[in-house]
Amino acid sequence: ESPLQRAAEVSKEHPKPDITFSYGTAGFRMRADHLDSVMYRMGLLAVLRSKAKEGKVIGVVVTASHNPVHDNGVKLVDPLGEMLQPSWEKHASELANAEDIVEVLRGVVEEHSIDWNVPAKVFIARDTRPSGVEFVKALLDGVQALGGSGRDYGVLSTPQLHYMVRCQNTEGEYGEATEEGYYNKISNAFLDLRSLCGNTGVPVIKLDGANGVGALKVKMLAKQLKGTLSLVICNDGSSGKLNEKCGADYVKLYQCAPDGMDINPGDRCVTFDGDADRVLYFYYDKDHKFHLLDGDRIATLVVGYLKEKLDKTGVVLDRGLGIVQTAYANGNSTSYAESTLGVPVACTKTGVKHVHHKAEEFDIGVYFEANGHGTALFTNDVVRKMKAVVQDTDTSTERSKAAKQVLSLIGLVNQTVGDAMSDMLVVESILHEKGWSLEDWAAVYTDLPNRQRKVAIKNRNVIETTDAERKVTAPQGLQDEIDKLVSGYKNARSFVRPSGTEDIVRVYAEADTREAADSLALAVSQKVY
Ligand code: 16G
Ligand code: ZN
Repeated sequence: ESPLQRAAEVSKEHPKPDITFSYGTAGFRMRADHLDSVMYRMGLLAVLRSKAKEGKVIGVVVTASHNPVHDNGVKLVDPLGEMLQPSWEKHASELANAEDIVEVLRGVVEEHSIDWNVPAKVFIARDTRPSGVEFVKALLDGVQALGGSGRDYGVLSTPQLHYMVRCQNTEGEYGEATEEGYYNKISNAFLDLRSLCGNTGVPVIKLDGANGVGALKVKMLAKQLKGTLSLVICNDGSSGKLNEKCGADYVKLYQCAPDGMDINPGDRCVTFDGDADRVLYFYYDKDHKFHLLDGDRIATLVVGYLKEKLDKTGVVLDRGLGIVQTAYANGNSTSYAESTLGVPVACTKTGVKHVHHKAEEFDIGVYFEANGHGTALFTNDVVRKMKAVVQDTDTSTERSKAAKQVLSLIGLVNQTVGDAMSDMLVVESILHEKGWSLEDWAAVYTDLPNRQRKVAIKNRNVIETTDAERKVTAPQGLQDEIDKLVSGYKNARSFVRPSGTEDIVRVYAEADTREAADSLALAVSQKVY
């Protein structure tokens, strides 16, 4: 029996429902009831991908992130912990929809000249959704049907699984491919930064864990922080439902605090999303006004810090330091980064794969989506130059210290993908060194009021965009209408784009006042149909 015949045989235990699947921005995602066959088939595809990559480990994450608990999803992770290469997304969709999987599998094998003798390895993890348990079994069925070997990590945050894949494929250079290895790596880097900084005090953080995996994992991380942070973990899954009126997506969308938290003015609050790859900060001021510190603000904090340290080391980078944003970035964050920090800002389409690749063009590329997903990428050149400074400079100098701080920060960052736990520790390190409260941080620049709306139309794909989704090219005339509306407001900007994850069109507007942003968003929505 050939592997392909065996795959077809086992496939009968995972019948495909009459549904059209599509590998979207974040993999397959929908009601969990429909996903069993997709899981099995992604197990098959992960094996082929691993073989096509000379036997490197491929990751599979079972999660629907910030979606409700009855949803689930699956995405593949490439060898360095990045998102699956786009040309393989097509294979994923074809395989998920195939009536005859042998035909599709054979096509992939031929197209990539896959050698059946190359051993395949697949790392699997899931979030806390109950449906994930069966899905991991279906995935393993797929992996085994094609003779691959699967390693089930059980429950992990999405970025933890990305980390495992990278560690394994770089032979431990990036860290140890275990959960313990993950906590050791980031807690050691954090403690190094704490001791280099020398400031005292133990900040108290109130954390919204979205009733998800982040709450579980951050408790394990906290044990290794040696009392340098005090974490009060709310929405830890013990009573509330995953992502229900909580989590980073909820907080961003409704611009209010989550349920399940007891918050006093000035409290330092943090929220994760359901699979812990997004993080946001927020607080109430003494007038009980809500303030959100979003991904744009985290990016400017990190970039400002790195720029200051770079200047101290005197290191010059050929491709420099840059920031990557999407159309959703607040206009004032962009002008702050460009004018005040003097750092170049690039803009790409929404979605981690787009921002991530753009960030790779810099020696230090910091990207964050406004929603709190982001990280920083460093080339080997940066590491090499910083190590040289440490080696050649008197340890007692500011120059040496700055280089050590950059190196520790690099150790703290999860460079594979945005990581709520690691990003939180990055923010905490910088705030601690600066001695800033959240109010101090918020005072750096003021966000332009903004509003997002969803519009349901018959076919969202009639809307086509260009210029990193900031301009509409179809339907004809729509962009002119938007321009006309925008010109009626001060400091205003608006764009529309079809969602890559939901069957809707998203409308974004910002302007000088809350009322103006709201009314512009509404007016633009009415032009979309
Ligand atoms: C996905 C993306 C996220 C993006 C969001 C936009 C990844 C891992 N996640 O969640 O980066 O902001 O989609 O969704 O790429 P939308 O297309 O529905 O607006
Ligand atoms: Zn997420």
